[in-house]
Amino acid sequence: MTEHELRTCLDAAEKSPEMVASAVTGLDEAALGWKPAPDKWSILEVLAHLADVEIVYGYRVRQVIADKEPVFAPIDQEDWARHLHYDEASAAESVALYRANRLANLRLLKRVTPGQLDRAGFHPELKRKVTLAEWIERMASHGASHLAQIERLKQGYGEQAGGRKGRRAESA
Ligand code: NI
Repeated sequence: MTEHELRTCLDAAEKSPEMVASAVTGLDEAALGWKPAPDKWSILEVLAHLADVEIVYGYRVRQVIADKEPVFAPIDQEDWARHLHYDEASAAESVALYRANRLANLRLLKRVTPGQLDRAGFHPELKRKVTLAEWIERMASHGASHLAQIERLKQGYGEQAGGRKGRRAESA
């Protein structure tokens, strides 16, 4: 990872919380809680996931920067969503936590030197080492991929709400 790539990743990571916040501004409970299928996440669950994964990233980058031979604890994101009650989370709180933890993590990452980017920890699920540079790349893209998911969910909710209204009009 070059200095320029590092800067680009950190910039993308910094913009994400505001983009997510503005994507969900004004959505009511029905829109936030709508799921395209029982086994798919709602926007509310995506927001809680973003908030929680930022805690995970925060711990993992701290391990890589500071620990001698770090090993990352695996997580199952579906188990976290279910057992940690993502469907009952507060959207506003999730967005605020995502923003606060992301900015705190970036404060640390902005002080990273090029020599630290190759520091790594063992990832038991991937069965290989993952470097600090890779975690920074993941942080840069994670929010964007879930933002696209949020936009798809908004569109899906809008289409089914419109379809319902259409059907009511027909039967009237
Ligand atoms: Ni994710």
